[in-house]
Amino acid sequence: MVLIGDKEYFKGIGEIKYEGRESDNPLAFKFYNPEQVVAGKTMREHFKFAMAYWHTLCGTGGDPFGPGTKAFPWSTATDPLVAAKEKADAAFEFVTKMGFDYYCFHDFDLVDEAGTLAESEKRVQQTVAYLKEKMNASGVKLLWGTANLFSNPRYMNGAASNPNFDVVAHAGAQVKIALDATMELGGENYVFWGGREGYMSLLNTNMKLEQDNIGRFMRMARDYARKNGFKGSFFIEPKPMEPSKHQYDFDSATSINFIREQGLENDFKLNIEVNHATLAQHTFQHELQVAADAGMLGSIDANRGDYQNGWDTDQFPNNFLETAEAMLVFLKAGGLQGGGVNFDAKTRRNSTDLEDIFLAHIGGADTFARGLLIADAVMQKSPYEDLLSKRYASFTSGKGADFVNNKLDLETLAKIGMEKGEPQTISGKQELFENILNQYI
Ligand code: XLS
Ligand code: NI
Ligand code: NI
Repeated sequence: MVLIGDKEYFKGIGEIKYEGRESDNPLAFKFYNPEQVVAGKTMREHFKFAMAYWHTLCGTGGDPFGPGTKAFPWSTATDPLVAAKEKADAAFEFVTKMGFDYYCFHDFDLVDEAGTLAESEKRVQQTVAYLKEKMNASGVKLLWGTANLFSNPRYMNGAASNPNFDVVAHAGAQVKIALDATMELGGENYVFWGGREGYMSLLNTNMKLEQDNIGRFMRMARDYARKNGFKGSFFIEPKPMEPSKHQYDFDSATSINFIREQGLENDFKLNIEVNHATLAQHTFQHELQVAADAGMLGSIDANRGDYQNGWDTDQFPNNFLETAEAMLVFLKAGGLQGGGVNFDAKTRRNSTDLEDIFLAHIGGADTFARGLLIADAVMQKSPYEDLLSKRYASFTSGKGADFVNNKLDLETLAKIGMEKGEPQTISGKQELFENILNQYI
């Protein structure tokens, strides 16, 4: 159901429907067919697509070389609460027209931060009350909430990792407000992205204390939320750098170690972002695999980087070959644990039509859908799974099975090695695996 406030912001655009790949309608899905069942679930259930409030409604395209270029017709009012309502109207009009079920926000995406924490809290609460009405009327849900602990200059030296306790406490107040908002709206998860939780120079940094403080901070947030009935997951969103020179949540492996070291493993999982993976010199699928293997594949921030540029360009996904590889990991892991696919992506600075926001999300959803269809076909119809298990067949019986079952010691292993002599040369067949993937596109 399309829900339009007093004012329609995206005029001339109706509900986006699936029309299939033969359709030439740019405002239709070619591959994302929400009700189509793939590997036992509808695409809608697999993905739980979400709109990111910050990019879609707040990001007018400013960059270090120039101001914003996009004249958004919402949040033009000078009263911050009126502006917040306009933004919420635009948000729900967009999400419902896209046929998505979810959105995500930072506290101060919803409404501008005020001069004091108390005033900010009031503003967030009032905006949350309005959002609640819109959610009830539309059925749209909150995938996750988070606090912006990186934009305000007070956080220039970090938030939970700040060397000044007063800043840590301020961040604590903000997280409490954001958690309250998330819980009030029935948010399914809560995210920590460590914007400036890292360092610019190791020379002035006590790394151990900073990391332990982040751990303490997260345990407090968890305990508070659990005490107040929050049943969802907490996610850490790894990123290696930007804005900090080095961020503590560098990549999946680093973040998983942190989660375990800090005793957070029962409550925390990961939110993997494509462009953050590539900034860490990994592929997206690598990051998903590491998270899945630890039982911590929670959620996805969908976007893409640029192969020629080394920063977080947050472009909409459009490479279905890469997405197909990622969807193989996704399907084999049994999907996401509690999370969904949030489009943490923005239209380019020179894409200034409101329609462009729709085109971008349509392309992103289609890229994931197409990737899923390819991955499912590879799993169902091709010899891929077979080839993969054959590659490891030596561990399923005999001494290999004893090894896997921890029944061998080094002496026995060495004896087997001596007896067997030089092992056979066995091809890794990489090109065959690659060809199979291509064949199902
Ligand atoms: C920035 C992050 C951010 C988080 C939410 O690079 O992706 O947008 O997803 O704080
Ligand atoms: Ni990002
Ligand atoms: Ni993100």
